[in-house]
Amino acid sequence: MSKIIAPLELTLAIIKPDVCRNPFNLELLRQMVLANNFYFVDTKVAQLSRTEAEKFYIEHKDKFFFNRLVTFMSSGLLSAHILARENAIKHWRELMGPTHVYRAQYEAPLSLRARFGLTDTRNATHGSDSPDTARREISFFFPNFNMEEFYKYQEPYFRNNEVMFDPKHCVHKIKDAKAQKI
Ligand code: 3AN
Repeated sequence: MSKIIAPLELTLAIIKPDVCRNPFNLELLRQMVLANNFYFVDTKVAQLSRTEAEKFYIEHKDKFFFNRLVTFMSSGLLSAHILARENAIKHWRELMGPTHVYRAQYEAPLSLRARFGLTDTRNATHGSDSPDTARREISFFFPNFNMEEFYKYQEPYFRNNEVMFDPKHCVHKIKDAKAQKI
């Protein structure tokens, strides 16, 4: 009897400007994402305007660090990714480690934030914290991405690992060329 595998979950991951400033660290971090069995469904390297950063982090608008956060997040290029894996949201947040870098270094020394983070604001990575947030954040960075169509036409190829990684664009592509065009 063949094993039934649950559908893959999607999450939005951001590699923040502190990491993107150093191409070697960006590459190293992306390799760690691959080594942890995530698929890169889509990738976009972009710089947010201040207004866009404020919109993305609107839930934190009353926090003392809001100004610092949006200034930093609009300060340079970032690398945004739709990641897929089973329980992607939970696994990605585990791989990132705690929000506070000092705590990450203490409690999760192998996590991304422990290894790449600089301060509580410049903490290397972002990850959605729930399926609803993932849906909102994915459409923020990838407005043309259609989640329903992904699950209908592409997710089975990802689930069965019928994809290959394209390092130039940092995306996994479906091996079956016909399916790619759907
Ligand atoms: P997480 O990113 O771990 O889900 P949130 O949602 O509480 O954490 O915070 C969003 C972002 O705000 C963090 N990734 C970090 O960049 C920044 N941040 C959070 N707490 C602080 C803090 N105490 N001081 C400075 N920046 C912070």
